[in-house]
Amino acid sequence: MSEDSVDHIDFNDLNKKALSKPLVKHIYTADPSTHVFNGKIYIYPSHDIDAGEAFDDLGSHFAMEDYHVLSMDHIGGEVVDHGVALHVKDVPWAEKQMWAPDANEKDGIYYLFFPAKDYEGIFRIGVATSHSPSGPFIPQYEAIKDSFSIDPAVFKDNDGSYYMYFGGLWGGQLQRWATGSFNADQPEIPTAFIPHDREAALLPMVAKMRNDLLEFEEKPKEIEILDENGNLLLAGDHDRRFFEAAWLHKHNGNYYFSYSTGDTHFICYAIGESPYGPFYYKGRVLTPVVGWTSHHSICKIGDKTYLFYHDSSLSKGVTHLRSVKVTEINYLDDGTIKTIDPYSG
Ligand code: FUB
Repeated sequence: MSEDSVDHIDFNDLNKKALSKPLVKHIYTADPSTHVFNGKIYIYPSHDIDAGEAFDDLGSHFAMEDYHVLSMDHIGGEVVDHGVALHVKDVPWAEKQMWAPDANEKDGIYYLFFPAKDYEGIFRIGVATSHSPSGPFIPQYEAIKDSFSIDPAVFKDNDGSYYMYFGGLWGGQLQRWATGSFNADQPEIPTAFIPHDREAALLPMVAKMRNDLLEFEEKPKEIEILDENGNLLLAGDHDRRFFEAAWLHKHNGNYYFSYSTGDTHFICYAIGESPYGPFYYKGRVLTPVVGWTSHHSICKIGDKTYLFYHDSSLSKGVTHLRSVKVTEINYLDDGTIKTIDPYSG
């Protein structure tokens, strides 16, 4: 795999067809996790920068250092950048690569959940807290015990329980934890320890959060994603198997687990009846965007549901310089999601 060439793309034409524009242009933003707190829309994105790291399949070029929180009163309204909410230099356990975060609220405290590499080069997931949804956030001294890999998404269920979904392949290191402890062999090979094509695909993880949302209440468990015959998706099923960017939302009482297929660039979803799954594969939410990664969140705002996503159109295709966008999601009567082509406007 190499960085996809964008030489053939006419960006003027693409931008005319794009369903939506970048929400902000003064900084690059990606991996948008969105919530409504106190009637206001808050977006917790990665803050993309060009740190001069060369592109590789471990994602070394994603060398982000801090987080900014964005907010708006309504979709289409003015987007406010609240400035630096947390910087890696203030996180005692973290050395680098502040990748896709999420946030949630409990009893008036706001929690920012974020992955970063520790000083041994291992991705862990940390928590930082604030009295304001826009931060600044104060990090815990240590990462969450038993956390690993990337892309935390914290879902609050109707009964007041919170669950963290997480995991990501290749540079996200999920495959290195297959035996329960970190396998540091062949560090430069992102596909080392990925199952063979005919074996079951690696699965994303879930853990219920402790009451204070600072630790897991239980050891993380795998989440099954099953095909139409009730079989686990295979590792060779690159168009459907989980890669990264977990998100959980509910619709009509069902649990929708959505995620990126990574190297095939789709956002897909699977439906289940419990926050632990199993989830049955149903289809695609979003077809590929410009740029290698695709990462999203799904948020109900008023009586509509929105997809927050990113692409690299503003940077004219630079993989690690992305911009957050938003468009509406529509459900069909059977509860399936109408697939969105981001350039069909
Ligand atoms: O932003 C860095 C990484 O790229 C995220 O953690 C992945 O989901 C992908 O979007």
